[in-house]
Amino acid sequence: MQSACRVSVVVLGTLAIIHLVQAQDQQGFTSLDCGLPADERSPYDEERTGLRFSSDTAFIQDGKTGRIQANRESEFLKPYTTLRYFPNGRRNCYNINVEKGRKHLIRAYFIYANYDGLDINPKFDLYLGPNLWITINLQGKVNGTQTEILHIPTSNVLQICLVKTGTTTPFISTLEIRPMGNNSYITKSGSLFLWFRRYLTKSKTYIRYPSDEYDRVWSSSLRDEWTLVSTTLQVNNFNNYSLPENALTTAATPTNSSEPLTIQWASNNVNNQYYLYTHFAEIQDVQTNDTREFNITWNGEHYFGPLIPPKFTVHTIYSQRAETCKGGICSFELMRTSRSTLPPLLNAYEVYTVIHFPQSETNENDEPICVIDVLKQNLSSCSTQENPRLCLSGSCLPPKSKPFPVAIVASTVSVAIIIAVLILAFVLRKKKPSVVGVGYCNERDHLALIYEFVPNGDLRPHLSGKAGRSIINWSSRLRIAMEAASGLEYLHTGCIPPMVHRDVKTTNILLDEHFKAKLAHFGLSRSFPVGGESHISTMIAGTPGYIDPEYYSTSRLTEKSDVYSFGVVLLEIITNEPVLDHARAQTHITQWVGFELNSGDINSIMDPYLQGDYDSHSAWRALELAMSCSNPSSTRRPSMSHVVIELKECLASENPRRNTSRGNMDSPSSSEVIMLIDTGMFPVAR
Ligand SMILES: *[C@@H]1O[C@H](CO)[C@@H](O)[C@H](O)[C@H]1NC(C)=O
Ligand SMILES: *[C@@H]1O[C@H](CO)[C@@H](O)[C@H](O)[C@H]1NC(C)=O
Ligand SMILES: *[C@@H]1O[C@H](CO)[C@@H](O)[C@H](O)[C@H]1NC(C)=O
Ligand SMILES: *[C@@H]1O[C@H](CO)[C@@H](O)[C@H](O)[C@H]1NC(C)=O
Ligand SMILES: *[C@@H]1O[C@H](CO)[C@@H](O)[C@H](O)[C@H]1NC(C)=O
Ligand SMILES: *[C@@H]1O[C@H](CO)[C@@H](O)[C@H](O)[C@H]1NC(C)=O
Ligand SMILES: CC(=O)N[C@H]1CO[C@H](CO)[C@@H](O)[C@@H]1O
Repeated sequence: MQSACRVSVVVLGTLAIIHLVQAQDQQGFTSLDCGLPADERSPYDEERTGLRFSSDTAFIQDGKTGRIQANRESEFLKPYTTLRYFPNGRRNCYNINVEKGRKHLIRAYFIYANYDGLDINPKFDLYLGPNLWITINLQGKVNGTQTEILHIPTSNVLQICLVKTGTTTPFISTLEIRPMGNNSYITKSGSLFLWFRRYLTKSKTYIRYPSDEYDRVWSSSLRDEWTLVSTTLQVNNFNNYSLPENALTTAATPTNSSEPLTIQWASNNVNNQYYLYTHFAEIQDVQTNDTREFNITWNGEHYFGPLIPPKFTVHTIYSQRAETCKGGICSFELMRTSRSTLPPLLNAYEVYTVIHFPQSETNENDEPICVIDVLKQNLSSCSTQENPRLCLSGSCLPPKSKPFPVAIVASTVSVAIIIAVLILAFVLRKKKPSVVGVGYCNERDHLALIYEFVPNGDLRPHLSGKAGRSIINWSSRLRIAMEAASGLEYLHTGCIPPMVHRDVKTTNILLDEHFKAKLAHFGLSRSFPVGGESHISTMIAGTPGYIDPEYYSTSRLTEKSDVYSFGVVLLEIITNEPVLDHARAQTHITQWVGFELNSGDINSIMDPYLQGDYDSHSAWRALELAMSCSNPSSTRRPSMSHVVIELKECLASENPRRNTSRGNMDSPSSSEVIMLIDTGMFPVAR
């Protein structure tokens, strides 16, 4: 009797020690109990999970602390009962240190529970640095909501911002950041936005830390048409996903063993790109005369298989690339093969969508890229002399309509060759002016074209009025944009092989004596093989702020990268705002415009120098065009041909107005505003 007692005491003691060790092994975890009152102890170990939560006061200056309605406190773990809310300022940010380059799970909880007694569900935006993460909408979320991403920060400081977008007050309950291993959840580009993470079991309990060393939260799920299988034996969870063992000791099989095991959900956006992670372990004692083998299909197409789940050992099947769903329904099916005697089985699964955070998270002291382009500099120094207009090389076709002045140097040319070309250009200009009659070029690899003298310099000072330059009016701006767009269209469609400019920016748009626009500086341009590939992989080059984020993250260059840069230029032409401004809450111009658009007031977006002298229809249309050009997803950007057509139509609608008197300015309708704003994606509960 005596000894039995001693044994159980020892066992309890051991358990307690294990728990303590785990509670301390939260290396790199940040667990913020937002709004924890100063008079309460911080940090503290949350009782159920052992997670060490601390107050958020060291990470944010502003905001007030609140506590959910008292009668609901018992429904939530302690960290979720207090919150911080932000009645003042549009944008309030947490700054949290992380390990740059390492994958992190980043999660935030929002439990409203009528903390303010107003009983109005708030709606606001959550940003990761300059990038929109998600719109948080508490409507219908009586138990609160949460959002989670797997993301590799590009800076050692992660900025998480709450942005007021309407009349309600942003708030946050907890912020949870966990460093992860590098060899799991790998995407071709972008970060992962969690849709659901489930383990298949009957019980209603969720799994998280300490069972899950990364503190992923696994909710339970079992459909009526499934049968639960479970084991009391240990399941080997040794792979790069470090799954919690207790999420693997249960699994589902279809009750009717001839039926497939199907997981379906509605996709609210046809462009959603999914990554799936499915986790299998054979946990039944399969007899030697039995076989469990199945194929996996994704939207009816073969995805993987045949698969025989390894015995009591986890096997993870993951997407190597993003998958899309047809017709708004995503369907994932496990179907037994003909030789299988047992139905398919699934232990746990995770579904994510790709989320892009295109704007750099880094601050001034930590500039990401700076491309110093000697070739370009040397070419541009030419433009101060009398410039010969000359075509030497390449294999451009004669332009369809008006010749477009082009200066091209392929990126592989050495500086010496360029100098030689320049000299040759001057010689040829003197001797044989007919050669410089523009338009087409023919040569194997790479040489140069040089453009004419442009007395009005580049576009930038004409927007800012700096350096004594005149400020150009709205219709001239539209015309300049249209002419520059035509130049790009010509590069993309008129040249064989097609060219990508790669450095489209306002300072590369030059204005001649009649303010006619010329696209210049082809120092970074690349040609494409005719036919064949849709993209080329290249080193990233361009100018910060104008670089296509998709090209930046994938190194895959297409002509749509120019469309992105052109969109940024068009935004500059419209707003006269700097492309990157670290003093501005929304560092990048696309973010700033996106943010201002929420107010629906075009006057706050348009360049004040224009003094309201523009037709709001053409202004909205140009703005809409600029935003679609600078869409983070290249497939959603228009072609330059489309851009040219749109700008011509803008110009056509603006010109008649200029001949009549001013004053019939209409205010934008709210439907126009809504069209411009990408509503993003919300996790849907099933
Ligand atoms: C993950 O990869 C990044 C970049 O390769 C590296 O800097 C970092 O140290 C890695 N982290 C871990 C935990 O392996
Ligand atoms: C909120 O939580 C309670 C208790 O867990 C549950 O019964 C209820 O269905 C939940 N409501 C919603 C809308 O999820
Ligand atoms: C984890 O991933 C790396 C890289 O893909 C691979 O070399 C390694 O074998 C994996 N480890 C396990 C345990 O699967
Ligand atoms: C099981 O599924 C098969 C194929 O769908 C069907 O023919 C059969 O009637 C089902 N059996 C039961 C008992 O529902
Ligand atoms: C395999 O053998 C077991 C018992 O020996 C039997 O119950 C089961 O039906 C057999 N399965 C098949 C597919 O023959
Ligand atoms: C399973 O997949 C394999 C490989 O693609 C294929 O040969 C086989 O026909 C499939 N079996 C079933 C039942 O779909
Ligand atoms: C080779 C050469 O002449 N390079 C010149 C290119 O232009 C830069 C700046 O104008 C000069 O510093 C280089 O010497």
